[in-house]
Amino acid sequence: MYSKNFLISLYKTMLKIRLCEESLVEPILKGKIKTPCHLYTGEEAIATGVCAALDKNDYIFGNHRSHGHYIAKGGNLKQLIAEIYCKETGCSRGRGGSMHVVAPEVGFLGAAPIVAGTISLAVGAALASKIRGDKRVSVSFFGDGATGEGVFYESLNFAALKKLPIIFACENNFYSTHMPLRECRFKDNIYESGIPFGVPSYKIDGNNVLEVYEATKKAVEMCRIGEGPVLLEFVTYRLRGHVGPDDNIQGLHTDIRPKEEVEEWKKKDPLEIFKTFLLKKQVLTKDEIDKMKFEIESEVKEAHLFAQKSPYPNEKELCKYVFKEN
Ligand SMILES: Cc1ncc(C[n+]2csc(CCOP(=O)(O)OP(=O)(O)O)c2C)c(N)n1
Repeated sequence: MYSKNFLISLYKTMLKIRLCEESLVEPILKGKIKTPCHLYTGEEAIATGVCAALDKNDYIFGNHRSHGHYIAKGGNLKQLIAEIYCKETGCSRGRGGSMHVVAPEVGFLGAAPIVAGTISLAVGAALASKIRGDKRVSVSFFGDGATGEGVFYESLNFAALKKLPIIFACENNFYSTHMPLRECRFKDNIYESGIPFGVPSYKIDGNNVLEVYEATKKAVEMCRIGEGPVLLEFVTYRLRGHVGPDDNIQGLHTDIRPKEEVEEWKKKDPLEIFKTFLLKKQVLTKDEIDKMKFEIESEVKEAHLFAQKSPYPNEKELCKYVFKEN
C-alpha cells in the first residue's frame, strides 16, 4: 500500500514536467527560445517513477531529452527554464542550453546530446561509489537510439564485471530522430541486451508510473547490496516531435510517424492513466487536481518571467565555467 502523500507527490511531479514542457511550446515557436528543445511530453512516468525510488544523494545522468529527469530529481525550476533561455541565471550559467542541464546539488550530474555519451560517465560514477563504499546508486537514462552505440555494450560488460551499483534505464520510444526502431534492430528486445553479460534485465510499461517505481525500487535494492547492475527497458512514446514541439526538423512539419500510431499512444498518456487511477481510488478529487494544476502553472509562469528578465552571459565570458580553472 502506498501512502496518499506519496501518490500525490508522484502525480505532482508528472504534472510539473508536463506543464513545464508544454509551456515551452509557444516561446519555441515564436523563436524566443533558441536552443534545440527535445520535449519529454508523454514520457513523464519514467523520470518520475525512477527518481522516486532514489535518494537525493544517488546520481543520475541524462541525455538530450532531460528536462524531466532534472525536475524529477529535484532540480530548481527557475534555473532550468533560465538555462533553456540560455541566460546567466540558468543551471549551466546559460552556456549549455536545453541539452546540458545539470543539478549536482540534487545528484543530477549532467546531460549531454552525444547519443550514448553519458552512459560511460554513469558507469564511472558507479565505479567511484563502489570504491568509496558510499552505497550510492547511479542511473543512466538513454533512449532506444543509444542502444545502437557500442559504448552501451562496453558499459554493460564493465559494469557487470565490476558488479557496479548502476541502473541502465532505457527509454524506448521507438524512434531515433526519423529512424523507427524496427528498421535498425533485428528484434524488439532491448532489455535482452543485458542477458549475455549476466545483467538482470526487465521490460516495463514506461507509461505506468507505479510499475516504473516498483521495478526501479527492486533494482535500487539490488544495487545497494552489491547485486547490480540492472537493465530496465521502459516502453513509452513521445507525444511531441523529436526536436521542437511538432517537427523532426524545426520549422517544417515533417514528423514522419504515422498519425494513427500517435493517436493510439495519446490514449495511453501516462498522466491520464494515473489521474484516472487517483480519482478512482479517491486519492484526489477533480477540484484538488485543478488546484494543483493552477499552482504549478503559476510556478512555471514565474520561472519564465525570471528567465526572460535575466541577462545573457557576457560575451567576453563565454568560456568561463566551460573549462576548469585553477
Ligand atoms: C553520437 C551521436 N550520433 C547522432 C546524433 C544525432 N542525434 C541526436 S538525438 C538522436 C536520436 C536519439 O534517439 P534516442 O536515443 O532513441 O533518444 P530519443 O530522442 O528517442 O529520446 C540522434 C541520432 C548525436 N547527437 N550523437
